[in-house]
Amino acid sequence: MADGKARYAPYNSPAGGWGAAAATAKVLLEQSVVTKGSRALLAMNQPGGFKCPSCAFPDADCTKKLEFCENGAKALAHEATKFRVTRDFFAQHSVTELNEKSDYWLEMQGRLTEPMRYDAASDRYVPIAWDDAFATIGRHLRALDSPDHAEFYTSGRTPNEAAFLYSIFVREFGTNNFPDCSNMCHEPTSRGLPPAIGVGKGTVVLEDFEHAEAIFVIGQNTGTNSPRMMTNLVEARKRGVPIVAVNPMPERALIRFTEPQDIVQMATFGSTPIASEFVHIRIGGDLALIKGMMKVMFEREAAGETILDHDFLSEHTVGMESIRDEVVSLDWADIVRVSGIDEAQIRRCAEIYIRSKATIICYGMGITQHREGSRLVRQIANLLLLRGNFGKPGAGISPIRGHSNVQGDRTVGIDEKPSQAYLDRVRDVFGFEPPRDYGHHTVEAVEAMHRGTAKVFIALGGNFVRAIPDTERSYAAMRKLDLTVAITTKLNRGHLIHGKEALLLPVVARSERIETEAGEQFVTIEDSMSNVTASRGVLAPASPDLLPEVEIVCRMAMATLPDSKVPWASYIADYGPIRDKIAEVYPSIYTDFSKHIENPAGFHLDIPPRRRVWPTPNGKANFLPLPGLEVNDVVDDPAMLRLATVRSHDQFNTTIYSYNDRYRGVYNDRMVLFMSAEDRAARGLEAGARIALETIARDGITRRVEGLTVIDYPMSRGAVAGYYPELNPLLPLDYYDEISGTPAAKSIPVKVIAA
Ligand SMILES: Nc1nc2c(c(=O)[nH]1)N[C@H]1C(S)=C(S)[C@@H](COP(=O)(O)OP(=O)(O)OC[C@H]3O[C@@H](n4cnc5c(=O)[nH]c(N)nc54)[C@H](O)[C@@H]3O)O[C@H]1N2
Ligand SMILES: Nc1nc2c(c(=O)[nH]1)N[C@H]1C(S)=C(S)[C@@H](COP(=O)(O)OP(=O)(O)OC[C@H]3O[C@@H](n4cnc5c(=O)[nH]c(N)nc54)[C@H](O)[C@@H]3O)O[C@H]1N2
Ligand SMILES: [Mo]
Repeated sequence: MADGKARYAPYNSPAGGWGAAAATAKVLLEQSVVTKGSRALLAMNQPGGFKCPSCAFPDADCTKKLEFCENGAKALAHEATKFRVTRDFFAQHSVTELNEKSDYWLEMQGRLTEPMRYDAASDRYVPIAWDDAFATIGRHLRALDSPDHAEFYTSGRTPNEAAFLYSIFVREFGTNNFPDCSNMCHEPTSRGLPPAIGVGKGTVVLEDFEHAEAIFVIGQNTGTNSPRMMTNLVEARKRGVPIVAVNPMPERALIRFTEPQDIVQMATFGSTPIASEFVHIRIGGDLALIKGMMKVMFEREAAGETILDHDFLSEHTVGMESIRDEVVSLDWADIVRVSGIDEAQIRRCAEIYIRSKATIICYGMGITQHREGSRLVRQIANLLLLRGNFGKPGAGISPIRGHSNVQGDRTVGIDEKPSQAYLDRVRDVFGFEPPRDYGHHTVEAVEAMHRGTAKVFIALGGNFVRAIPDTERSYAAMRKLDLTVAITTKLNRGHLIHGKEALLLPVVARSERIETEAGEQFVTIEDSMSNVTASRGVLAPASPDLLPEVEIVCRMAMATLPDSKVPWASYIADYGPIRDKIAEVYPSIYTDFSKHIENPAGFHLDIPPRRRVWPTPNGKANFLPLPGLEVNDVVDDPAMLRLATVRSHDQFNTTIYSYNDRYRGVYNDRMVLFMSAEDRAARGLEAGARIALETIARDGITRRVEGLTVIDYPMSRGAVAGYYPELNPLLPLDYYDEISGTPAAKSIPVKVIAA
């Protein structure tokens, strides 16, 4: 629980500004790293320095600008923290005791310092030598009846070099079981877009924001989760570019923002209005909005105006007609009901889109985490295709990714559904035959644990048990495993909900120097806009007993695969040859990797749709359908509310920095439920009422979270929101998008149970 008294007070100031500056100072102080942290901040996203460990938004021309980002500073301060978790700490606290502590408390204990193994007799973690830890992993993996009985998780902070070697190790071992954080995140982008435009990535680069004539930000809380993007939005607004924000929550930074970079604004307490059009959408109403906009376009086209880009459509696309026929047949009354947006505002949105000769559509978890996440992403592509908004300056689709290298990890092989062509390259480059069947994504991995077929779970980063749905049942699933391995920086719940045997393997973090026998090494990451850059830590490692992630992967492989075809030992000291192998496996995008990475600004991986080249089977951009207006199952229960599980301003995924959520006016509490006063009153509840929430599920299992305080908040009707991961117990494991496997964490059907 939080120390202070819970307090709720609407926040009416602009986001950013002095509040952000103060929050940065506060977190450096809390972690006792004012001098060290401030110095490290100067090297973050600078040539010769390291990449911010927080989000995946690219940094602007890093040679010119010292960017300020409150949440980047928090991520760094928590990584650079003065606090340490030592063997004495574990001697003092049993795992049962630690499990009584909050996620916040666990995080605040600091950095792990040496490898540990779980000792069942004393219910404690005790020290283990690195060699013995690797031998334990090798012994378990070699003893499995099938390589498919192990699950190899990756979280997106892992750099390219470690992720690439991990993907090779696991494939040589013999499985494609690669559950990863992307499976819960932008997988609908990675799986939804390739059949449409040929790539599962965004087509926009940072410079496009300077040429855009309209920007849509759909289902993404920019000021909190990709604060550096606020600079681009502010600049666009100052040029008079309309910005349309679509969200069931009027997120503060999307309404008004003060640039901490802007000295005049800071000094005068000035700010910039961001959204020229705020679209207060119902949860899951985005499909109806998009179709409403298309309907306006098709109707005006039919009335004789030229709205569509006909040359582009005929030269580059297939399938527009069937989309048009469906859209024009839709009723405005249904569109308005499902979106919650009146026809006049949908027409204004369409008008903004039609007037703009170059439009960018950005989107986040508010789009992907629905039952039809993948096909919804395709509708965004459809909307863009209609006006040729691909392959020209200032236009394109821009998924805003989460973890700093989540996109890169996929590019270099963390993929449970690898293509046959890629597997052929792996075979040719490394000389072993990789497995050809698809492996498990995150949900399938948990299902395998439930069945008892999964025996070993290895996590390269992350906090799997807190990130996945159905907390209670997922904990039970994890506890059935024979061995769990966490390759990690800081203590988290995933270390305490473990298998019969368990290992904690602490690593050198992003901001820290990697020194090997061959000297100082750097790693590389790929941001949300496909720029690959080098990252060189500047701080001394938190402890002398940490190992770099690359070495851990190599030594797991050596302990598991004595007859390996891969020269694992040779990759431990020098990371250059790893990049040469990446270049061999991905010759079309990573040509001359080692040479290009010397450029301080990095380099851009080719995205063919930027050249109007479509790597789809038919060589065209395809309009792909999602009939109707619903992106989630319709629940026939008048008590039903749609719950979005979201991030506060003071957390990074499962890492809780504090119990405050400044921009939403919540202090010292995370057990809150944001609800409109109308929906509250309709349920006969007082503001501030204590309630429980229960999932309306199909499987007869009761999923309930107690002790939530209802806060009056300008939510769209029928929509409620609360925090991830506290509300994950409400998300059924089988409630996901079929195409991507992504849990529908933004649209859980729930009802209020008065306390
Ligand atoms: N500081 C910080 N930065 C982060 C993270 C973090 O936790 N903290 N996490 C990182 C990761 S891994 C990711 S994936 C990203 C996540 O960044 P975001 O994509 O911003 O994720 P969320 O906070 O989960 O919620 C997104 C928004 O979707 C809105 N929303 C909910 N339902 C709907 C809907 O049906 N339609 C629409 N249009 N909107 C909806 C919510 O109100 C919220 O504003 O951020 C990354 N960056
Ligand atoms: N209900 C609900 N569930 C969700 C979401 C949601 O919006 N709602 N969002 C989903 C999304 S978008 C995502 S991406 C996932 C996130 O799932 P994960 O990526 O698994 O979770 P994180 O909280 O980012 O992981 C934090 C842990 O990573 C470790 N770590 C940090 N830095 C490093 C490093 O440099 N190296 C290594 N090896 N380890 C490190 C630390 O131990 C830290 O505790 O959660 C998903 N779950
Ligand atoms: Mo994410």
